[in-house]
Amino acid sequence: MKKIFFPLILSIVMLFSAACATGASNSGPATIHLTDQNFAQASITVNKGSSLTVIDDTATPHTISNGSWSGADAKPAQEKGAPTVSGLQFNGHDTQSIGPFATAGTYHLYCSIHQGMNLTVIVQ
Ligand SMILES: [Cu+2]
Repeated sequence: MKKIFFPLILSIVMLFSAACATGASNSGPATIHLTDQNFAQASITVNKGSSLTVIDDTATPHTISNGSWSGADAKPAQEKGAPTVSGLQFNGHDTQSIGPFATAGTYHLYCSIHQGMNLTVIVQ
C-alpha cells in the first residue's frame, strides 16, 4: 500500500505547487531573459504601471532601445506612452529594469547589436 500511495501523494503535491507558482507569476513583475542573440520570447505582457526586468543569461552583451528590426534595417522609434529606452547596455550576466510602463499599449524594443532581435511589450 505505502509503495503505491507515496508517489501518488507526491505527484498531487507537485501539481498543486506548479499551479500556485503559475498564478503568482501572473500578478508579479514581468521578467524576460536574453539568450546569446535574442530575447528568450518574442513578446511579453506587463501590467500597467509595472516595470520589466530583463536578465542577460549569457556573457553576450546587448544594447536595447525603442524600435525594431525590419529585415536587415534597424528602425529606431518610440511609441507614444513608451518609456524611453536609449542604448540600455547589458555587459553579460547582468540584470536591468525597463519602465515603468505607465500607459496601456503595444511597444517595441530591439537590440542594435543583433539583427532581428525584437521584443513586443504588451501593457494592459
Ligand atoms: Cu542583442
